[in-house]
Amino acid sequence: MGKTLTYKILDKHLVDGELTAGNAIGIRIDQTLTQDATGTTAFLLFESMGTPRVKTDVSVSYIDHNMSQFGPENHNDHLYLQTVSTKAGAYHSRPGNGICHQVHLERFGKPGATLLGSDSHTPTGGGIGMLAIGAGGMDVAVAMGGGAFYMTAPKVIGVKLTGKLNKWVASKDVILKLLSILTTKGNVGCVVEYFGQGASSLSVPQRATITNMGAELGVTTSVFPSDKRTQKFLAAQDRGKDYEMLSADIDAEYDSVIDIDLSKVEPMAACPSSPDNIRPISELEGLKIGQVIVGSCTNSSYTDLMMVAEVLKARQTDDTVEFAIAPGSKQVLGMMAKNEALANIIASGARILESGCGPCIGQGFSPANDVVSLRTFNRNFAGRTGTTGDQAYLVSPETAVASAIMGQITDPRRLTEIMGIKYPKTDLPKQFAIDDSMIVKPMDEGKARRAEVIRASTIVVPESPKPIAEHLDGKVLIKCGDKITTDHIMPAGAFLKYRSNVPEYAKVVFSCFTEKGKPSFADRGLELKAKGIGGIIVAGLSYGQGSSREHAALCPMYLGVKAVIAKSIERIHKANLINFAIVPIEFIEHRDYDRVNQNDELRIENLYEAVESGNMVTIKNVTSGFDFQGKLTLSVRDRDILLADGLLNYTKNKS
Ligand code: MIC
Ligand code: SF4
Repeated sequence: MGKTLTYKILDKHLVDGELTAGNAIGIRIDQTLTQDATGTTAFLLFESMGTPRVKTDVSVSYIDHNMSQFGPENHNDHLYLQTVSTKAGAYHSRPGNGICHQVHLERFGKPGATLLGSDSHTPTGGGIGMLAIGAGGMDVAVAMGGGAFYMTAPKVIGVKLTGKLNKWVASKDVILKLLSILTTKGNVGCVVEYFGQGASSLSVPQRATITNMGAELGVTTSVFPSDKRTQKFLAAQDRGKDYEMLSADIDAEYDSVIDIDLSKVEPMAACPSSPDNIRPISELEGLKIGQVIVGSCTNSSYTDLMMVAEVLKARQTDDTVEFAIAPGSKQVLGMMAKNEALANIIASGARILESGCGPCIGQGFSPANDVVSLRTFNRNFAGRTGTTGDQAYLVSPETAVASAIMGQITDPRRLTEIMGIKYPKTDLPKQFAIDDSMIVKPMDEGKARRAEVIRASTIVVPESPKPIAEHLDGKVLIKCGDKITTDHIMPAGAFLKYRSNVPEYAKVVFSCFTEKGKPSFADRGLELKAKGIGGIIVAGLSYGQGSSREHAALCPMYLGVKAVIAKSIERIHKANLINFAIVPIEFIEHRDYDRVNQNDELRIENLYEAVESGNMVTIKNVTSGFDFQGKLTLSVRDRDILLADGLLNYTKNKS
């Protein structure tokens, strides 16, 4: 039986375990990326590991999330990251150089390599044929130190693409279509692999949009073959030598196959407030909008923005709409400035935001109350725009620009009929403008030994996890429903600047659920912690969806949380819980979830022993007097990490 591309790359990188779906395996990591919002903890943990230099082929530290700089915190982080990363032998991409995933694709991504990034959209690299996986900062710190990355050998979902996209239909619509089929839950432990003649028709940036938003499916990663299109992209980035042709064997067997005929895909939107709440644009047409933005790591490539610029040539956006662009990188912005595309966009009434995450993570451009906002982003979780009760729709750049002109949601295919606008052909340039002057190179070892790391007082080394209790006497601090995202657990936006200060950031854990006049989750957690009672989080399906932010484990740990009992837990978040010695437990009978309430006192018998043996646990609901069973789905290594009081200790003990 032939091999999938996923298994070919895994096979080449396997260092531990047997490569059969469902098994725990360890793989060698060639490249890592960190961004500033997760990078400070990643580098603080890397420093505590005592490894002076990174051991990967390439490690890059990016600044792209925290660039608003209200107060000193953001700049303090920038200085820390620049000094610590280059001293450790990593590259450092300075603020203004662009969004990590876009820049990594342009300047570092390599077909067939493995990339581990402390950001859930790291799979963007799958667009160039690499196996690119998102993880918590602690896992990335271990990989920087030369340690393997542990994961479950995946099931591979093959997506066979046939046909060709019609005019005004974008690759964003393809991933939205796939989200309507697979949804955001139930895909843990899978990789999506694209193949077929339709895949060959897509450019690298189009593929990267698809693999980027594959993160919303909850899969481990997504990957495209590396072919002539990849070669063309790499050559245009002056990196032809990084090209390698890669694809699945012709007789590769997938665990399941989904067929998508690109010529049948139509413009789509993810409606509020989940990336899988998909409807065709034709059903939403006419809905009044007040805001449109083209940007984020999903859709801010040169070709995306050139298309927008062409459509806007000598045209104004509707005066009821605030329209903005945030080009994905300095390369994109610089090229558009030179070829006058930027002038067209400025003349249309657009606001030009800097090359970074910005509004995608609630850093500005929040919509007014009750205003519909159209975004080319990948997430529209409630409140992520920075506005409570927001109405954010995720769309393609084509739909965004058409709607910005019309002041209402508009099927871009109708622009030709309404305004005579022809679909602009936006090919890859033969040569991108290469300027790596904002990428600081790793220091040589001699210089590094003498170099100082700048660490201001706003950067606080996180507290270490405490040992697992023999029996856990705890209390349910919160009971939440299905699809709780890490944005619910740890809001970003205005609080993002506290990422390097856990005691400060922990104050807003679950703040979206705090009722007016009632004590916050943080207050209740700290009160229990002081009494030596363990905090417990109870949740429904797919707990911890979304981002890789390990603060969603680290801050609850700081507040005394010892266990999460949920119907199911998402991959990255589960690993983060384990890394910080919070025990992830799943309900065996989902109906038991209904019998547990907030403030119930729970006793988890023989917790330590259960972690040791990987057995089930009996949980006594002391408040309402009944017992139920929970299961611990843990690999041997997961158990060892929990028993060593977290991954940092485990790594130190091993070295
Ligand atoms: C996101 O898109 O939610 C983020 C912000 O990029 C996160 C990382 C973070 O929280 O710092 C992610 O996707 O992992
Ligand atoms: Fe940045 Fe948004 Fe991409 Fe996250 S999803 S990396 S916040 S642009």
